[in-house]
Amino acid sequence: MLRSIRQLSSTSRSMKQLKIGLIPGDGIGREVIPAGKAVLENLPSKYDLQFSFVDLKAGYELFKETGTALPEETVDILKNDCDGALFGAVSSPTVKVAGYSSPIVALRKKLGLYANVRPVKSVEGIGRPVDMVIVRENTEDLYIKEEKTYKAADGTQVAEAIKRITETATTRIAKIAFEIALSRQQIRENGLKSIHDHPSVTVTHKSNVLSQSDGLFREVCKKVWEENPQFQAVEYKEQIVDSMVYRMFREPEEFDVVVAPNLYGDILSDGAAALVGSLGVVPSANVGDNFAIGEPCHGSAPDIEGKGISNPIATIRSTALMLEFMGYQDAATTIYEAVDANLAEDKIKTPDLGGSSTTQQVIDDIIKRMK
Ligand code: GGG
Repeated sequence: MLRSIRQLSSTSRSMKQLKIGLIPGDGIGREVIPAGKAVLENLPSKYDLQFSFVDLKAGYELFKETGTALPEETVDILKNDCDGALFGAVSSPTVKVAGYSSPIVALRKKLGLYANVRPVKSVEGIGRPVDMVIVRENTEDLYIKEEKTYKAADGTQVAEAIKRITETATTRIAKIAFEIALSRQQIRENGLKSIHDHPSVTVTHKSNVLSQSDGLFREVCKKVWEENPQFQAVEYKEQIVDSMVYRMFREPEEFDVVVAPNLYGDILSDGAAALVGSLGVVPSANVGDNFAIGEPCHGSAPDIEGKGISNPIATIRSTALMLEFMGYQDAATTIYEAVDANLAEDKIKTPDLGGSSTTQQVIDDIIKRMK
């Protein structure tokens, strides 16, 4: 469980009426976002939180219908009217489509959501112990999408993409990674059982090959650690990304917080989902200084769309993660504990976890356990 990472602001903390933007996106995004809404609507009354919801559009399907993947209205409502949001999934095509650009990548940039926080945690007593948080930089690296193709002198095609790493973006992602490590340690000291006895941050890079771009990422992360006395309580570690993949599967218990540039963070966190049974249980939150969007790590999964069997747990945990970043840790804990109880009983589960239950049956079971 990851709690009390950050308070967005003192006002959001005392606010009881919260407006949440719901952006289902494509495919099973439309089946799992209702799970996030349902858990918020069914939070025990002791938390004194009242939610209202606004349905917002984005996605590749929308682009095919209207020529726009991310309407300005969606961005404006999120910026001006919402306290938080949930995003489902998007199924961008693997080939270039004129005029199309990924709406979630754009949304992260437009709202300044510079960190993608992805906790990967096993349930106590089930499988091997894993309790790590992958902090993925969200705004740059190869995801700036400055690509071009041209013909070489011999007439063959060449494609190029710019990988941009800046001191500014690396400084802020390193800071939030160390803050999360300290916050997790604080929670352990307050009694939460954990496999870690001290906080650590592992900086993941490939600076042995990309000595300038990944070299800058590594240097800046180290400088943030060295220059901030409060971060000295956190062990500083480094790992080259290919050996990081190997070690993450061999000895996942070694890793507490992992910070990575955008592409490595994307790959590592999907891979880490295999350690805890399914991509269907792994949440994330896109976080900036003033706003958070919960988002399941899984994609739009067109192969199971419409069958009613998509796993709602990643979205339900993402909803809890969004609440944590809004400052409502106790309410988030109730959701996490209900999910853990569902997983521990190992009975009502969707096919990705080896069960035969439907999405709705899992939602109903978790809501029952929240009460
Ligand atoms: N919820 C995560 C998600 O939608 N993943 C699929 C993905 O990576 N989408 C990026 C895109 O299609 O632009």
